[in-house]
Parts: sequence; C-alpha cells; structure tokens
Amino acid sequence: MGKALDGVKILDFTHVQSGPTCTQLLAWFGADVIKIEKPGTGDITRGQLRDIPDVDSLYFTMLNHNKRSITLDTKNPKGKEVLDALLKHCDVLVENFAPGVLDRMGLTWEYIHKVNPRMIVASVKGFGPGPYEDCKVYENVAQCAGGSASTTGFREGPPLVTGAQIGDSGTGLHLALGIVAALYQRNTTGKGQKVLCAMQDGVLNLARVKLRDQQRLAHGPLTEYSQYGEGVPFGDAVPRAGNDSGGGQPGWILKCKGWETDPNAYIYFITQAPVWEAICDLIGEPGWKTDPGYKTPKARLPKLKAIFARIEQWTMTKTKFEVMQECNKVDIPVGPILSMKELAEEPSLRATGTVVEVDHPTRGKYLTVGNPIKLSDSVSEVKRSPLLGEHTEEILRDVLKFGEKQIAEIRSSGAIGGTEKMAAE
Ligand code: CAO
Repeated sequence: MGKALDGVKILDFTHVQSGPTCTQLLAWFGADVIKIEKPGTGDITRGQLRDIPDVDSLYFTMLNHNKRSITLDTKNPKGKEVLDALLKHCDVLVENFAPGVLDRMGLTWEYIHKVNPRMIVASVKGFGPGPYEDCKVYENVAQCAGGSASTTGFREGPPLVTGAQIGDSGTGLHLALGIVAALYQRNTTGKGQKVLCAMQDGVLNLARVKLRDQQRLAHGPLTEYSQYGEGVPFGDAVPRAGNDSGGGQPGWILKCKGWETDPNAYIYFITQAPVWEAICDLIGEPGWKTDPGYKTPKARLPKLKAIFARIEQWTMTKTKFEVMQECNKVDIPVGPILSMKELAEEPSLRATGTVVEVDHPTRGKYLTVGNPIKLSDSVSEVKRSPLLGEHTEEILRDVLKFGEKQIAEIRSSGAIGGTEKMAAE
C-alpha cells in the first residue's frame, strides 16, 4: 500500500523534541526524512536521559522513527556542498534551531529560495516576531509563556506545568499541518514558502478556551468554575481551575476504591446535564431528580463541591474500571486515571498501533507511541530510529548520486562522520 506523503523529501534539521515530532509524523505518512546531524555528537538527545550506557536514549529513539541519518558538518566547505545538493533535492527543510542559527549557517530564506524556489522552509521558534523573538525556549518556558501554566493547578497553589508536552510535541504537530498545507499550495503556485510555528502561539492555541473565559470574565463570574460555588470572588485574570472541566459540563476527579495506596485510583466524573437523572439513580439519590435545588444545571452550580463529594462516596466503593463500566451503561462520561504502566499494557492500544514494540540493534526491544493519526489508505509502520550517521554513505551515493571519488574527498575533508560513533558521549 502506498503512503500519503510518498515522494515528499524532507531535509530534517531538527533536534530535541518539537521539530523531531513534526518530521517523525511526516515520515509516518511516507515522506523520506533525511536527518542531518553534527558528526560525533548528533542530536543532543541521543545522549540525554540515557538508561543504558552508550545506547541511544529513549528520548531520541521515540522521536526519530522512520528517518535516515546523515552526519554532516555544515560549517565545513565540503559539508556545505553536500548541504546545497540536499537543498536542491528536497521539498521541505524543517528546523528548530535557536533564532539566527540558520542564517549563521548561510541558509537565509533568500539563499534557499534561490537554490530551490520550490523549497518550503518550516521552523519552530520559541516566540514569534516581537520582544522575545531572539530567546531560546524549551517546553516549560512555552507552557508558561503560552497561558497554560497560569491556568493549570489549584487556585490556592502556584502555577503548574503539565506532563503532556504541549509546547514541544504540540508545536511539532502544528508545524506538520503547516507543512502539508504549504505543500498543497505549492501544487498551484509552484513555489515554496516559509512556515513558522512559535511555541508560545501553539500553547496559546491549545489554551484557547482560557482566552474565551478571560473575555467572559468581563461580563460576570465564571459560574461553572467551582470557586463560584464556593463564593470566592474572581480577580481580573482567569484563575487556575483545579480539575474543573473546561467546558459547560461540570466535572471533577474523584477517588475510587484503593485510592489510599494506589496513586491512580481516581476517575474523572462529568455531571453531563442530559444524564443527571441516571447519575442520581446510580449514586442512590433519586430525590435529586425532582428536587428544585438539584433538578437544573443552574440550581446545581452553587453546590457542585457537595454534589461531587456525594458522588465520590459512591465511586469510592468501586474500582475505577467498575465505575467506568457502570457509568458507560447509562451514558455517563467518565475517565479513569490510567497510569503509563496501564497504558503500556493495554491490549487495545497495541492492536491499533498506538503503542508499538520496536526492536533496536543496540537497545533491544522498547515501547513507543505510534502514529496517533490513522489514515485508512496510508497505514503507518513504525521503523526504528537510525543510528548516528547510519545512512551517510547511502544518501551521498544513492540519493545525491555522488561518485566514489567525490565521497572520498568529502570524507577526507572531515565533513562527514563515521557510523561507528553511534551515540553522543
Ligand atoms: N554542523 C555544524 N554545526 C551544526 C550542525 C551541523 N550539522 N547542526 C547544528 N550545528 C550548530 C549550529 O550551527 C549552532 O551553532 P551556532 O550557534 O554557533 O550558530 C549550534 O549547533 C546549535 O544551535 P542551537 O542554539 O539551536 O542549539 P542549543 O542546544 O544551544 O539550543 C534550543 C537548543 C532548543 C534551546 C534552541 O535550538 C531553540 O531555542 N530552538 C527553537 C525552539 C525550540 O525548538 N525549542 C524546543 C526545544 S525541545 O524540542
């Protein structure tokens, strides 16, 4: 079966997480992703958070599947020649260097556009144009600068970052869509363009409901926030809402059987209005179905805390899976708090290819997250990440059609590394 992006050639200048997330997705959709890495060290994550000595870290392997690796010193004149050949060959250059790095390499937009007018240049930066455009940015900086941290956590506590990598992986996802859109537009214009995703913008986009609430604040308190029911006045900015639901249906995280010893024996419980009566029956409060103090969503708003406490008395008598089973029977939306261990072991995620076991020559078997986007006619197969420089010769010979003499010259110039230096020290 063919792949959606068959024939698309990506010059992958990405490192760490945001950019690699993007190019990994493109590779899963069938693009030929050629990752350029610095000889000797490669992507810094090869050596970060290592669990096995001298073996590419899971950080690296889990973000670089289905790619080819070429080691190339782009500051060496011979290396620059190879880079120019790759610029001519490829459709898209993807990078997430610090601001100014690409220009310092001589790869200005003007230069690239002259070498290959069809080339799309896609970049992740921490911030878009403005006062912070020159700053280096990592995940949590973006979460803080994009409005997520300010609105995450409990009202009484400090701002919190989330474990979901919305700054890095989230922006990588945004960038991938931008690239596909630019490729589509190129079909009619014949020209490449620049695609920019700032991490601050990506996080703000994902936190858009909080900007919604910021504007609603001007017209009165946010009645679905539990602080309203608790009689705590609102300030001039959207507060942290604990585990309140971000939508119109109140929700909260409740304890389930075993919570005293199991940190994940909890469930997210949503008191969706259409199933209120079913909730009342389930928890043993049938009187709440007709009691005017509980009957309507509006009447319930000031008492949400007490209502959830009552529901919790019921959830604490069951495991999170029992709660889920009983609630789903009557269409009450609930979400068990699944640990990474439970997700890793979940057979249905294995069956759909969302959790995949991969074999790696130096690491052995490990688990990864496969492509979460399923196309019926472009099924993703997860192939292990490349060793550092594993495809250097193959790319010079088979992709760029360089002769043996030319390859020997490039090698003796020191512009390419050896495959034997497989991992960063
Ligand atoms: N050959 C020669 N030099 C190379 C090279 C190669 N193949 N690949 C990279 N380099 C050089 C670059 O030219 C640059 O050198 P100069 O600064 O001398 O021009 C240097 O290596 C890498 O630059 P960097 O500043 O991007 O790397 P860093 O580790 O200092 O910073 C990061 C990392 C992530 C903070 C920064 O790249 C950044 O802000 N990126 C944009 C935002 C982003 O993506 N953040 C998410 C990071 S987690 O996904």
